[in-house]
Amino acid sequence: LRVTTHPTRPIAGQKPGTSGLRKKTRVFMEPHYLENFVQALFNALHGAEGKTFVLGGDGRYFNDRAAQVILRMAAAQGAERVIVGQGALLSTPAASHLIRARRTDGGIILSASHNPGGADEDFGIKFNTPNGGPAAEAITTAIHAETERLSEYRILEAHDIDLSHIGTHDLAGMVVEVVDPVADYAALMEELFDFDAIRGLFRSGFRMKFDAMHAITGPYAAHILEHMLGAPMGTVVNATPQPDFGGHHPDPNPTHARLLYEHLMGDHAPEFGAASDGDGDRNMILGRGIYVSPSDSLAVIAANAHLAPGWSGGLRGVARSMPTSRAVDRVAAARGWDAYATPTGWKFFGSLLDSGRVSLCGEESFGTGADHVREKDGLWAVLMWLNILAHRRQSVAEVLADHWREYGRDYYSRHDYEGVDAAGAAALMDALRGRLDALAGTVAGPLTVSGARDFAYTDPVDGATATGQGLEIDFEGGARAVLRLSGTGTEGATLRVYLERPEAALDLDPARALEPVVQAVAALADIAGHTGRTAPDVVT
Ligand code: VG1
Ligand code: CO
Repeated sequence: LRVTTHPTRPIAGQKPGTSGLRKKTRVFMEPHYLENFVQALFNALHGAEGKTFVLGGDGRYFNDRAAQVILRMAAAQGAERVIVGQGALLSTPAASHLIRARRTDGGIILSASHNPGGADEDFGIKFNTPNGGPAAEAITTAIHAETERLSEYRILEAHDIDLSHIGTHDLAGMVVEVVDPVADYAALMEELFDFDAIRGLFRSGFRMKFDAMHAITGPYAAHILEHMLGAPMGTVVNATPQPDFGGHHPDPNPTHARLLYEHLMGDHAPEFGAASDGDGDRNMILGRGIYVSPSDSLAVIAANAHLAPGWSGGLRGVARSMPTSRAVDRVAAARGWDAYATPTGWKFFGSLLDSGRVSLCGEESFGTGADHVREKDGLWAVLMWLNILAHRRQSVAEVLADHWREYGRDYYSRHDYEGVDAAGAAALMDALRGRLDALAGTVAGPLTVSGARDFAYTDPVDGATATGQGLEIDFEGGARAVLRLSGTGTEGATLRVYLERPEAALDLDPARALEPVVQAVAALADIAGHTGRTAPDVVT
């Protein structure tokens, strides 16, 4: 077997976004595209010699090919070992766990998460550091800088490794260890949660539906829910991961998991419903007749996490991304915990978790997780809810009602305008940013602005700074709006408008409760004028 050094040239645009590098799959399949990025990654790590990495992905189209290329490149750099999930599969949280549990030098995750998969859809690659978490900005910036100056990449000339069976292979001196993608993760979940109580819940006749959306959580959810916890067979639907996610958008929200949503709102609804995304780090929680907004889910988990053995000693602190509602802050204030607000993206939680400042983190984008790994974790959130329901012996609706009575309620919604013209979206943001400082006191529709800022963040642990993380506008009376552009899309721009309003009345229709905030944003941002859109594409 021979290592070849291929001359190459920098390829523009290999800049990781909110969560790794995401592009159209065909872009990744262009000559040298993947190889350049992987070499830049190894260069940014000052080489791979003697190192051990984890490798796996969500099974989307090109996952298998990319995994073989990465193995050959790792071997060519002299890596000692790569631990690969069988079939080159690993959910993002399971990869995070393996990276930590095996004390590796990091891991490479192949996924574009909730983006659709297929030859004409999206692909992605992400590097996680030895703590198991997404590489911090300093590292992604270094990788991008390497992509702009590299002139060659090294790869081993070799046949494909058979990744379909558990076992080890030798690849020119590098060990390729193929592991069961589910086993270690399932064992971790069994340590963290009261499986006996959850088994008892299912034995008592409690029923749920879990929609794996033809994506990576199928095998994990089937094993844990149906085999370990005794949920009836058929509890997990769409359980076989497919390269194109069955032609769907593996995004667990009421729009893309519509059938599950309607099932839970219907006459024959089970007590509980949940879904996860392409790579298994997101979750949507539903009860019979009720949708739990992700921000509320985070707050409920914060208030009840002590019911799970993994957090029986209580939480140290909590963190949310800035656009996430402040519902979790209320719980933190009541319990005397520190509460942090970070920029969007899980990478900003890493230092807070590593330093022990927080035990629980969450984002409004259906992301919840804790200090057991360094990624958000979809199935973990589902098991946490089951643990809570098993101990409280209440319905989801009752848990939420009790929570709001105790802590108050923040009505919350996110409006996404997808695939809009990038120049128009940038112009909208620029215009609003330019007026931010003068906005206080401005009457905007039915509301009055009390303050506004371009969100910037200084990491309290390592001092790293991030600027331009979203335009945050506060209104008199406590309502808030945030506008930012997505950093995970592959086409045009996606404008996200986050709306929040605390309100004493607990049973309003969220859309009605938020109408004044929608009108205020319309008065301030001229979304229709800049984007030509009069209504959002997705409302969560
Ligand atoms: C989105 C979400 C963000 C999340 C990110 C990655 O980013 O808003 O909260 O961390 O996706 O999630 P953006 O930049 O498009 O708003 V995943 O499950 O796609 O890895
Ligand atoms: Co994801």
